[in-house]
Amino acid sequence: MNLKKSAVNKKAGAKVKRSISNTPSSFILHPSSLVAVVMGSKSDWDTMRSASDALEEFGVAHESHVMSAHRTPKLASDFAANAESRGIEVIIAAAGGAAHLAGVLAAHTTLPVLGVPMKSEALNGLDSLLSTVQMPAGIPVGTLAIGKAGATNAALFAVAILANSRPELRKKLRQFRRQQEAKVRAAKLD
Ligand code: RP5
Repeated sequence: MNLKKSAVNKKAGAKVKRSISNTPSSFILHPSSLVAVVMGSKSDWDTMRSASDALEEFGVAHESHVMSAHRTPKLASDFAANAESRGIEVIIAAAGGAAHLAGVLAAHTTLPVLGVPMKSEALNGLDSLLSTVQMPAGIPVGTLAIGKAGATNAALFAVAILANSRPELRKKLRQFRRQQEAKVRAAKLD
């Protein structure tokens, strides 16, 4: 991605924030984030960095946190319950194995929650995929592909949601699609 950068934030012209933290108090420090990237473990960051990078490319203010549905259940539920009042519009949640982070966050908010299944050691991410995608009716989690492709697409999906009410973001999304197409059309095989 190689987009012309300009901040997409609640306050026009405000500096785009990219915040990375795993401390419980961190989320009160970033009042302008539109997207929260949440992951169950620091070990997920290598994958989820792709989501943060893509949001950065689009100039979307966001924050990244480690919190777990089973290791820090109160932190996770409090975070989700407070996200909307903090101005967050989309939550991206990544977890591996049978961890249910995305579903738990979705249970505590009506904001759109996009789940990214992490590639696990035991089952290559099939466990993560099923535990994220198979939400019973009533509490939806929009589930993306396993691993880095899913992380990037979750960010692009978040951008598409935000673009519904932000014409400048829609313009960038169209520009990105055009660049993608141009690259494929220009591809030359040795
Ligand atoms: C999940 O367990 C995390 O999302 C991670 O993908 C997986 C393994 O976590 P660690 O044991 O590496 O901390 O909760």
